[in-house]
Amino acid sequence: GHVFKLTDYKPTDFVVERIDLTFELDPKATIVVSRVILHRREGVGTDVPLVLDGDELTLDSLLIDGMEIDASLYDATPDSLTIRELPESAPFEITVTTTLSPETNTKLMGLYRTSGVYCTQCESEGFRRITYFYDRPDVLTVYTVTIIAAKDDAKHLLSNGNFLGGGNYDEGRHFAAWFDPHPKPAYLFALVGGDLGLVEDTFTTMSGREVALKIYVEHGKEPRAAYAMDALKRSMKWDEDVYGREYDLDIFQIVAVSDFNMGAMENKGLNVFNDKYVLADPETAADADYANIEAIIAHEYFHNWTGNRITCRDWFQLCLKEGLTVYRDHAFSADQRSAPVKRIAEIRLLKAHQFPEDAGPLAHPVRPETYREINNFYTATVYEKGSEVVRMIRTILGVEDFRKGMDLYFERHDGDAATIEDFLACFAEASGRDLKQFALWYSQAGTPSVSVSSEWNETKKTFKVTLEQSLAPTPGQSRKALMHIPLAYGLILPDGTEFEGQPTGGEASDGVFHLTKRKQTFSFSNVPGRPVVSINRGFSAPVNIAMEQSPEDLAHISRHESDGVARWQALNDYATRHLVAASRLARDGRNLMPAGDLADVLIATAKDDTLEPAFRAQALALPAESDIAREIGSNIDPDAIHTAREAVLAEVARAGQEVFTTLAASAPKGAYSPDAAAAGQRALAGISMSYASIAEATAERAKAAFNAADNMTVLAQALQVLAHQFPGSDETREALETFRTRYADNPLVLDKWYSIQAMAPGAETCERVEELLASPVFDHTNPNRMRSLVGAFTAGNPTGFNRADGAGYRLLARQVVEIDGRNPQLAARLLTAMRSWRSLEPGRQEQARLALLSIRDAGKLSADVSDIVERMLA
Ligand code: HT7
Ligand code: ZN
Repeated sequence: GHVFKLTDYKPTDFVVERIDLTFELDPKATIVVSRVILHRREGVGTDVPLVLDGDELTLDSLLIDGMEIDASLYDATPDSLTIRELPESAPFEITVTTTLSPETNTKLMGLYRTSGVYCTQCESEGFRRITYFYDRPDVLTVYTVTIIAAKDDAKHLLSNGNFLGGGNYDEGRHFAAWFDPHPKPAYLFALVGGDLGLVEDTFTTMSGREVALKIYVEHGKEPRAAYAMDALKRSMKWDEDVYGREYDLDIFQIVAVSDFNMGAMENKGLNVFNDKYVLADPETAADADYANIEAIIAHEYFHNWTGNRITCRDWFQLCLKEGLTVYRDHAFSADQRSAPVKRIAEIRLLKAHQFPEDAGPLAHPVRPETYREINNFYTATVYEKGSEVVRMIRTILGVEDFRKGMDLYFERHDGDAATIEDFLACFAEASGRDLKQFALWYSQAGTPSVSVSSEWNETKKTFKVTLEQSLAPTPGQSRKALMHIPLAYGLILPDGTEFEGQPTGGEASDGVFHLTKRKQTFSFSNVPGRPVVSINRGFSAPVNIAMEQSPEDLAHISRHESDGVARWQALNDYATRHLVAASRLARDGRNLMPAGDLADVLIATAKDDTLEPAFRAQALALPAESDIAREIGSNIDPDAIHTAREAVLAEVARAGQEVFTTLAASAPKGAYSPDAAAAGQRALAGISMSYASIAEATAERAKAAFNAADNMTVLAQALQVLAHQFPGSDETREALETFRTRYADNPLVLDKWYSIQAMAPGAETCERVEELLASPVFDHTNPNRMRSLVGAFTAGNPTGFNRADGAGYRLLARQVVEIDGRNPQLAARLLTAMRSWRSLEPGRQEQARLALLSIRDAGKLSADVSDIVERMLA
């Protein structure tokens, strides 16, 4: 396939002035009439034709200025429309008619139907599946949209912008017209038609304008949209308070649909959501679901400024809107909840998803320089590392200059299709700092490593910290330049206080070392006693730290760190180190190491009620098997890791049985509230219940919790302990059956039932997943179902998926090929679960390779899947 290159950017030959779209909705034959006014860009020769994008389109008719033209003057193929001999400079109008079949559009891109609702998904290249157009983000224009439908087929007819008017036609048909005054690229276009339930509210903006807020859901589900509405109002207020950004239309609409390839989509004034991220009530949603809804509602809303008002010049700049908007939604959630607990969750996620991506065959820069299929670049690197890069800009500039830079960006680029260079220039100007070296974070792939060593001189009372950076080669980048790495640090003195003196040897300000050379030594003098370094506090830079730190020093940090995140980091490093050593021993079939010290620290943290419960829950959650595997890095045996981790869990559980038994009963009583404090208490009680059950070695406690649960958080926690710790027990069988029958009519809740089973450790789970896939009630076409079963198994079950005989890999390979025929985007995404296959031990590596080859040789593959499989095998 074609390789797109960042350096090939060129503006279009023609400029679009406006577009008028008319849709006559029909499940099998929707008629789309697109009238576009264009003119030739100055300096473009008259011999240059107009070439528009299409994808699986057929042209019904073409008019120029209302007249038919000779067939020799244009060529229409499924993926392009070329028109020759157009006016030299005067504007002209083209009228393009296409017919679509939303019902049979299984790719969920363009116009499709889900549960009887017409909806569109245009990012990144879905608009070209609707009509021939310049489907690229640097072509901005104003849209007028008229939708016509049978009233009983589509009662609500929605599009972007403000409502112009509507009315009835004969034969039970009606129409609605919308106008969006804000010029936008085609990927932000949206249309929805259907008979939906509606939840309404209003928001008064900072300048006093009243905005109508509407959330559309399936009939009967209206009460489950209340939390999403509340999150929306808080998001609107937050963007005003923190960035001075006001909403800019009379109406803001959200539609929840059940078939959706991603989480949600920020179409101008008409967000479309995966219903999983809208619907919640205590009986059907767990605490984590509420937190996700809050974050995603905020994320899509924040795109109104970072993404929509200022969009991307081309798809290489995707992180310009995504990294920045993730950064903004993180800050929002931190303000709404506990900031340190939120940051800990972010660090966990970054390490679990982005670090492995950066260390494997799919590694790419935050701003990629080439792609074959842009859909494969909606990645943890673009989103999460992209957000970390923005966070580093704030760390380097300080809060005030960062805000000045953002203000300048909004002011200077409103209405633009911008680039990363534009963005960085605003911060450089606002702060007077040179960000040239820093910009490498956008162009160099891979996670930098920083090795840290220190030297204490007792007689001179000096302390030296030496930092050295390195960055391993990644696909297509064999040589790397030195980066600017901002490392927040603290020097913790023997008495637990912090040393405040400034070092020499390099730039260091406000507790941040600026590592800009390969190796730098920062020297402190007049230090009263040997300090312990706490480095990369709060994860100020997304790097791997290599430092020989004794368990005593780590314990010193975890006791005295003033910063909660750094405290957790020390604890987590300590636990990781222990688990890695234990896994290595298990791999060699040797005796397991006693976890005495680690158990003591964890138990002390568990019962320290000066700490917030959510923090204690995070501390008690040992590094996952995948975290241990990543740390080991090569020749991985997932079974040995599992054995070692289970042994440590059991030892901690037995040592702290009393504490865990008490805490297991500490969940808040009374009516459920999704707030962060209550969720934190439930998290601590839940993990304590799990430890207590392990210590008791019976399923009774978890089964009792399951029976008594009056909310989904506790119910799902209990079911997970049963299924993962006591597989095959009568209690587990009973609970699984109860859950299945109770929620048989609620697909989003059943997704939890699938995931919990798919993540049950052990080789047998593979057969269970096959069995569930074969069930006649399992809907293979719904992305949420597939992710909850196949995605949970492949990404969340290291021992089951990496079964030594390769059955897990073969299961995934078969599913990928099957799904690829319907929904390439989903297939490609599921396949990325194999991205770390080369770090496995040789036997599993060979099985994984064979499975990848079976996909490659399966015949007709989509561009999405063949791109991934080829990069993984390269
Ligand atoms: N900007 C949105 C991306 C998205 C998407 C991309 C490809 C295919 C389907 C999609 N649905 C949504 C989501 C976001 O980051 O806000
Ligand atoms: Zn986004």
